This record gives sequence, structure tokens and C-alpha cells, in this order.
Amino acid sequence: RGPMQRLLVTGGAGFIGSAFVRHAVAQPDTHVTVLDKLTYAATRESIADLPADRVELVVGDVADPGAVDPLVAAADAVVHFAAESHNDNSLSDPSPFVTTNLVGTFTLLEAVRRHGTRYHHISTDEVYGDLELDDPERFTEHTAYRPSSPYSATKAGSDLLVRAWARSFGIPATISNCSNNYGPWQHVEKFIPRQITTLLDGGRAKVYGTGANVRDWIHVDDHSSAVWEILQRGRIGETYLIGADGEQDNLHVVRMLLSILGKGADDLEMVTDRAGHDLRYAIDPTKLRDELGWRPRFSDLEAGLRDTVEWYAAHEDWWRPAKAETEAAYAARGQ
Ligand code: NAD
Ligand code: TDX
Repeated sequence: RGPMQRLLVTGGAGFIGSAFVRHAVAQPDTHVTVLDKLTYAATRESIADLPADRVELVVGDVADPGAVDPLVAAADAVVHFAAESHNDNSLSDPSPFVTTNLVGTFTLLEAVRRHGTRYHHISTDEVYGDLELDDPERFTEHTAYRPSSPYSATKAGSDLLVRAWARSFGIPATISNCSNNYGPWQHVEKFIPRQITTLLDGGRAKVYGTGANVRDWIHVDDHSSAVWEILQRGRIGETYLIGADGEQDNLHVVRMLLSILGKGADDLEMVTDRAGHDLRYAIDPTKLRDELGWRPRFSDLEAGLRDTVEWYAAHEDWWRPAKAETEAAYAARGQ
């Protein structure tokens, strides 16, 4: 066995970052330091049960060079998940998106440049804008950037910073752009947890617009395994798209949740649409599959949703405190 691999995982107390930390710690000879600001979106509990000699939490801001530099210096690799992640929030107040997603990434890249550290950048398919419903093409590594929202524009900008730092300064970087994640520990502001918890509370599902918008769903554990493969075996300088052939329109997802929860097919309401709402995302994951042999474990969305519904039903103590405030913000916007 080689020496312990020391990972710095930013945003490792968030939904996807914490799933990746749990995945990484399950691999031999890996030590993880999490750098997380513990915003409203973080949950310490999601990584609290992991062995203390394998995981350390440092509370701090990725946009703070004083916090970032020594941690990057001590790491063999950085995996950068930390971000402001919710589109609707970026429409109400874009400011923290610019600071965290752009200045935060810049701060990490400068530290990576000083220390020559391996860097993996976590991004989203939203950087490519949206597709028509009947477009036979899906997003690939060659699709042009065309972000729509303040959130996706800051993610697109952060990807471009990584590409420029790789080309101009030769930092050893990879990027992944993943589709919509679902699974345990996702904040109740997001689509699937919002519907599950509203329905558990006896309310009606809230569908933006007509519900025709399509998202390409992937289980968060499949995202983690893909990032792990790219980190270990991806080619430096490359971008990989991560997706699991999970396209569904929002109305269909809501109807699956209604059926799983034993509700009527019409226990839903159409609410005010999101401004600039992207119509469809779809990932072509061919490169990731062919080059790295990665395959998703969760290929049945309905089965994955069943597990997720069960998880939320069993973890009300966790989501309950955030629910009322989140719904109040939605209600103020007619959503
Ligand atoms: P999340 O909002 O659940 O978690 C974000 C985490 O980052 C939180 O723990 C938060 O405290 C931390 N954070 C925020 N600002 C910080 C700062 N300035 N310094 C340090 N930590 C900070 O987000 P998520 O859904 O887990 O998304 C994680 C990453 O994956 C993001 O980069 C996001 O763009 C990307 N992504 C998300 C999805 C999705 O479906 N959720 C899909 C593709 C890509
Ligand atoms: O109540 C709702 N009703 C509804 O119809 C909410 C919260 C959302 N929606 C719709 C909007 C989208 O079409 O559901 C879809 C999914 O919405 P979100 O969960 O807000 O996700 P999305 O905007 O697609 O972005 C997500 O995937 C890409 C993540 O939040 C991003 O971080 C990631 O980059």
C-alpha cells in the first residue's frame, strides 16, 4: 500500500460533498479534510459518524486565502464542491453566488498554483444552458457555454477560471459537469425534497409553470463514484460529463412521488414559474463510460425515489427546522 492520500474537500458538509466524503473515507488509505463555511445548506451530522482519525472538519470560507492556503499546502488533492447551489436563491440575491462561486474558486486556484496540488473542480450541466424538448443531441464536453441564471453564470465562470489556470499556469486540473442529483441530505429547498416533505406534511406538490421542464436525474452516490474515478484515473486537463440517462419531466417525477406516497394523482398545484427557467438538461456520458469504465448503480429512478422518500420520512428531525422558513420564502414569491 502507498502512503495515505490526503484530500481537501471543500463544501464537504453539503448534500453532494458529504456523500463524496462518505465515499472517499470508505476507500483504503484516504484522509479527508473538509473545509466548509457551514452555511444554511450544510449539515455537520451528515459526516459526524465517520472515523475521527480519517475525517477532519475545518470551518472556514473558500474565499479566504488565509484559511485556504495552509490546507491546500497540506493536501495531495483538492476536490472543490463548495458553492451557493440554488437557482431560486440566485434570483433573489446573486451576491453570495459571485463571492463563493467565483472568488472562492479563484482563491483555491491561486493556492493550487502556489503548491502544485492536484485539483478537481465540481460543476454542473447548467453551464450549457438548455435544450429544446425534441433536440436529439445531449450535452457533451464540446457543447458551448450558455448559462441562463446568476447561479449557472457563476458556475460557468468558475469553470472558465479553472481552464485558464490549467492552460496559462499548468495547474493539474480536471473538471466534471454533472446533471441533477437526488438522494439523502438534500436541502428541502430543492425540487425532490421539497415535494416529499410537503406531501409528508399533507400539502400539495408545487410544480413550476406547466411541469414540462426536463431534468436528467442521477443518484448522489453515483455522482460520488464518478468523481472518485476521475480523481484517481481521469486525464489531467480534461472535462468529464457525469449523467445516468435519467431524463424525466418534472410533472412525471411529481406523479411518481404522489404514487409512492399513496396520494391522489391530482394532489399538486401549478405555481408561478421560475424566471428564465431552463427547459431541458440532458447529459451524454459516453466519454466517462468509455474512458474510465464508470457505470451508475442506480438506474431505476422510481426505486431511487422510493429509498429517498423512506429516508426523508425517517429523518424528519433533520429537515423539520428548515422547512417552515424555506416555504415562507417560496410563498412570498407565489411559489
Ligand atoms: P449544497 O448547497 O447542498 O452544499 C454546499 C456546501 O458548500 C454547504 O455545506 C455550504 O456550507 C458550503 N459552502 C457554501 N459557501 C461556502 C464558502 N464560501 N466556503 C466554504 N464552504 C461553503 O450544494 P450541493 O447541491 O451539494 O452542490 C455541491 C456542488 O455540486 C456545487 O458546486 C454545485 O454547483 C455542484 N452540482 C450540484 C448539483 C445538484 O444537483 N445539486 C448538480 C451538479 C453539480
Ligand atoms: O418547488 C419546485 N417546483 C418545481 O417545479 C422547485 C424547487 C423546483 N421546480 C422545478 C425547477 C426545475 O425545473 O424542478 C426542477 C429542479 O429544480 P431544482 O431542484 O431547483 O434544481 P435545478 O434548478 O435544476 O438545479 C439543480 O441541478 C443542477 C441544482 O440545484 C444545481 O445546484 C445543479 O447545478
